Amino acid sequence: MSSTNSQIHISDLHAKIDHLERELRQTREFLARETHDSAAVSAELARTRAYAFAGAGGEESVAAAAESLARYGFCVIDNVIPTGEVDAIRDEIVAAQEQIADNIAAIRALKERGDLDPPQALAAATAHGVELRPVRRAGHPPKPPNDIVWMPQYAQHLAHPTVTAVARRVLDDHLRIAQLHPRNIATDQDGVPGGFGAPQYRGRADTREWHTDWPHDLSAYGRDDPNENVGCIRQPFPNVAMCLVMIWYLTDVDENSGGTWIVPGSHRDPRNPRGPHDNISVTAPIPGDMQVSAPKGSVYIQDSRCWHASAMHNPSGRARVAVVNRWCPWWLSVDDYAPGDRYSVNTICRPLSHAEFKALPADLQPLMRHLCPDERDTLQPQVLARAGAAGERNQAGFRQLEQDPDSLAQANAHIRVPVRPMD
Ligand SMILES: O=C(O)CCC(=O)C(=O)O
Ligand SMILES: [Fe+2]
Repeated sequence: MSSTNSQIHISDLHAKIDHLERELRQTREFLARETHDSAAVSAELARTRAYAFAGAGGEESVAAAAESLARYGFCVIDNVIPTGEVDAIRDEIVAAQEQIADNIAAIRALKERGDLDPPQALAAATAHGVELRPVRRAGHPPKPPNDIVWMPQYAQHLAHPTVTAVARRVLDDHLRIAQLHPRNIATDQDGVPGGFGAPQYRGRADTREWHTDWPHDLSAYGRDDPNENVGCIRQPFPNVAMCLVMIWYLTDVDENSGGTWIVPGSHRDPRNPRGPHDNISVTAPIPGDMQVSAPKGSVYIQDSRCWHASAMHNPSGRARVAVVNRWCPWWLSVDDYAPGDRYSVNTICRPLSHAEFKALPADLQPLMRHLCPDERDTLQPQVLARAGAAGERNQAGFRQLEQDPDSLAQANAHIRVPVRPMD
């Protein structure tokens, strides 16, 4: 009896602590907002990791992660890849990066010799042992295969149920992975400091490379070149999450080892680091910026509108290994533009042969089916079910018109549509 009592007592105390901690966090955030102290909000967020949720946390993690995405513009799902498998996948990604680079170098060499001019490009590539695939869109040149073909172990985890549930909740039921590639951050080597990007810019903790991501990448990969411009939403961005950027960390990350830089809340700011009229330097720190920390095997998920940057310093003594993917709903125009053939740059919707598509894990196939020209890419059951229900509702109205037209005058009398004040 007394042990049951003390158990109840202890669980009450835990609940009270949870409640007080939440209240403390909310009060600190409120205070920071009232005093416009975004640096305090971010410092608190970085310290508590209130943006992180358990990979095995089921529906609770999904709801909390979606809330974090709406509020801060990002979240982390911890330990999505089981710890015991992460190092083997890290090695796979390091090897994949080399294979991808070698293949692209071979494609470039063939192209320079004129061997990839249409219509013989695919035959010439095959004859030279180079990997090149036809794309779905007629008239667009072939591309290197999707990077996933070099990552079979990683592919087993990409459609993780918590990760896909977060994406479905935020974007829509039918999802497409539109880009996927390694994004590693160098370690110190031969006197060159570690960090992301060109060696001459690396090494300082007080430099950044701020940007937002496609379809909110203002310079649209190709700037004013019609063959390379992938499109960008006009500023100020509408308040809609259109793309989730996922960064799968295969090494531990923090402020000394390649944690992604982020400005919490920036997904709702009308300005942009690359905005021609916004007076922001893309290479300077921004008050309130912070770096994500996460154990290896975790996934950082970010609204593409968030201001963020790869770390240009990495004093940890080891490379950061990661894979980036960009997920979007079925309704986004993911592969209509940039018909150019600069193979090294065009990471958009790299295609899959039918055999490569069929070899993907069953839960990943729906997310990548649009990449395989041999597959008919129909809408997925949840989207069809919605349309089925709407169609039924429509028919019901016309049945009412046929069967009881006099009832229509008052049938919608309970509906009131307010004209809402502007935001
Ligand atoms: O490397 C990182 O942490 C950020 C990657 C990134 O910004 C991107 O791939 O769009
Ligand atoms: Fe980015």
